[in-house]
Amino acid sequence: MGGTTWYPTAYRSHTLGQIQNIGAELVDEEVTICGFAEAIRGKGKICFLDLRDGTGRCQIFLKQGNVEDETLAAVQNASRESTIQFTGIVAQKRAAKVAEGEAEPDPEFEVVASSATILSAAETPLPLGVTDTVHVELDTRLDNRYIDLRRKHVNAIFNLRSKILQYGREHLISEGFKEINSPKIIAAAAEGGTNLFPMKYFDRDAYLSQSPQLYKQLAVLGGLERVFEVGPAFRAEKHDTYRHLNEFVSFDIEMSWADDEDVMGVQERMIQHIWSNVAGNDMDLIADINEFRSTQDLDDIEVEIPSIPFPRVEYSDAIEMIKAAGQDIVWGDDIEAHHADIIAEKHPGFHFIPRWPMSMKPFYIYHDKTEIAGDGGQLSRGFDLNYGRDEMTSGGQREHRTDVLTQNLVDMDLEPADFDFYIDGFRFGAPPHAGWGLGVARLTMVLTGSRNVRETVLFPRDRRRCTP
Ligand code: AMO
Repeated sequence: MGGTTWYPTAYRSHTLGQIQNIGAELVDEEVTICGFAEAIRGKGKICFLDLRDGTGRCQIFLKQGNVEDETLAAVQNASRESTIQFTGIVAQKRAAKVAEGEAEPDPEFEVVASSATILSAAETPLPLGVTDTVHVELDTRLDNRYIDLRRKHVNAIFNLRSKILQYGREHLISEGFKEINSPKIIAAAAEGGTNLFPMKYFDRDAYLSQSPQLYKQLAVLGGLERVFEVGPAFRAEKHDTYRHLNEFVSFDIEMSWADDEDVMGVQERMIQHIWSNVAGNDMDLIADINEFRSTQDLDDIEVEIPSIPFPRVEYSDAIEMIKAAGQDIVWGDDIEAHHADIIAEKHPGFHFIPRWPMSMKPFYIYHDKTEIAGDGGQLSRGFDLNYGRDEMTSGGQREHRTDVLTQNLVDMDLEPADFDFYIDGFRFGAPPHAGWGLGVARLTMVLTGSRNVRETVLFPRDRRRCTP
């Protein structure tokens, strides 16, 4: 919670996290707190209730005489997950006896209630248990995401996702990047025309944006020097895999006066910054995930700060590695997931795959006509970043020469006139530039040890799912 100021609100004077962390300062003080009733124990004259809010947990103690009889009965009969507001006095919990020679545990605090209000009673039964460790199908969890998110380890995943964005932004700003927002209603495809979601835009056709690509480039052509954007990207792909969605959040940069190697440097420094900050500040969230993993017989996840530079395995070398492992592949083919497994055996962590064939990269990637490889095929300045078998990022130096850019469009069977709004941006002086787009959900998968991208997206959108 370092650095956060929790101002009192209309409903509470303190958070439960504050009572946990600075309870010693609050002993004998009256507080008003709110939360979800996680567990309720005790009949007759007393009741113990485990209350949870988004910052922590606290035990509430109710006793006949301290609270009205009706209130005591109402709380005792409340259903799990009902939201309740309590007013009471903070007290140090009586410590459990420790065996001789054992260290005294840290003191814990509770609230001895003098009044309670049930804010909203939860219906029963709950669609899934909040503290249960029994396996629940992902579809059931996603159908009831608002309950699923109340589970400690799921909540931790989304807190960590927020940290990735926070530390990532923080790092880019420290390198002089400015945050931009590009339009999501667009008229021309940046990433190929086959996977566009069409929409009606008044009396003309438009699409949902697949990537901020063309607009982040126009921003640096406009002299913004270094820009980044965190925003949604839409792809009408018919994939049904653990790592593809039809809407995802892309973390993009674009940088003037730079080549592919320069932006790979930005990428690896940013990832190292994220990992070292999580290791320094957020291991409590990792512990929440590991606590759950241990109930599922899964190994603990660790936060190993990656050293930089990340290994670089040029595309041509990658093809040789895949061939050497007995696979049928030729220069110019895509590196599919089962090929990536072969590279991942040698490079299980982050590694770049630079220098792809131009024929496999989009028109905006720099076309290095002097660099010939394979069967006379021409190289590009495009790269991918993988973690093990999974692609996290793709990027590259961009084509800033208007004539080559126009030729690339023609070579890729695209209509240059559709891209006039973009190509015109290059006609009046264009800085050489480079950039990348990182899939936020995929990076969150790596950090949180998740096996499906849907685990790291609040309300995933795939072919079968458009609700909740
Ligand atoms: P690309 O299409 O490779 O590149 O996308 C960049 C990154 O976004 C993530 N990603 C996805 N995540 C979930 N579901 C999907 N369907 C999906 N598609 C892509 C991946 C991928 O590496 N304009 C370029 C980037 C650039 O050159 O700056 C682009 O969009 O992690």
